[in-house]
Amino acid sequence: MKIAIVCYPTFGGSGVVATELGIALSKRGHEVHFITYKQPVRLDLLNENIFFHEVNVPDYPLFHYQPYELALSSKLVTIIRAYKLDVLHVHYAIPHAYAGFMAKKMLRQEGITIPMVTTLHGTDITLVGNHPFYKPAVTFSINKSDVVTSVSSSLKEDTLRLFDIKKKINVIPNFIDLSSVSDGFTDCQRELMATDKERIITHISNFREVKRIPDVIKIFYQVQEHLPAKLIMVGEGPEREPAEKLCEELGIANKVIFLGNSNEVDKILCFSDLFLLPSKAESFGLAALEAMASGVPVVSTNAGGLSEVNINGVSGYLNEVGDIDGMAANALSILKEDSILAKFKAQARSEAKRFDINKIVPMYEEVYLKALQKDLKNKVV
Ligand code: GMT
Repeated sequence: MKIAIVCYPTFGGSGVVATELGIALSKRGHEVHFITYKQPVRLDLLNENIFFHEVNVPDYPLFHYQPYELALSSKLVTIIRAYKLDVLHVHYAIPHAYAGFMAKKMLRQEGITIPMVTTLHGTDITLVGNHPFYKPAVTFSINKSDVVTSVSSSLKEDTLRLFDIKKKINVIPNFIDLSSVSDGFTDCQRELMATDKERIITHISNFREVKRIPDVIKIFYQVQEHLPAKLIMVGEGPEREPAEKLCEELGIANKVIFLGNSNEVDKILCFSDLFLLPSKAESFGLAALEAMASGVPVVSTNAGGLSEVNINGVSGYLNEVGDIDGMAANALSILKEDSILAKFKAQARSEAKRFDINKIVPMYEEVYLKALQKDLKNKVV
């Protein structure tokens, strides 16, 4: 198939999933066209089946806000027409599903039809999309999609509860390429980060409020009172600066390393002993899955879809949002003994296998076929 993928090109989970999906599809022989405003961070263009088309929005002084949806829908029309693409797959409803619908409409005028698959990722539903400013447009564009998918059952339920959705929602979880992730027990230059006696705790996110970054620091504060430990904070976002300040106030700045955004997440996870994800909302928790795949147990909240990924007492533990003491106690129970830690590491890795890329990507292929069949029916009608 010839597939157009629209996504955010940044370090955010939806962009990562879209990029990894496109790469996997290209390896399975499909022609994949990424259409977005910048080359996606995890995308290597040196692949014969991968194309990248940049959406440019020229600055015009009359516009207070530059009209990205307009530029995106125009670009979609041009690319779908020129490359005769079969399926349009938009990741993150806002504004991609809206722009996709407009592109479909414009193409239809020329006699070209293309089905649109919309994948809901999380904040497009639970946080941003639910705002009254956007809600009518988001509801409309989800209902106008040919096929809708969501990354967890929890997100599907949230979508049906918060919006008036007439479409069936197919759950296709986030996935991981286990073959490209180390087992967590190999030589990965651990000594650069900590001494042999120290445990390494890691957090990776976009440092937004929803991630409850102060909770990460406070959990770590309690842990390091009981055993030698380092905290590695990976990512960038508005909560980073206040987090650095909090570490200074608590007197633990020398034990916390802020690394910024990284393309080497697997290397960092390789030497990690525990992953913290105390989010207020998390539709799936791709970062938790990436940790588990590297054999890193996860202590997280039970928000959203996290309980579908992190299995309480097996791959780690789940606590209520804001339960800092509970998460610290659970972290300590995993970290206190080598044998317990080794058991959780193995179990985390094993649970990650449920989301093996080889099981999940064919689910998207099936959805594309379903969308194409629907499109064919429309043509006949
Ligand atoms: O975590 C974020 O805020 C980024 C966001 C995104 O859309 O880029 O991530 C969402 O999509 C990921 C991929 O499907 C999910 O694994 C994350 O759980 C989800 N984030 C939230 O729901 C907060």
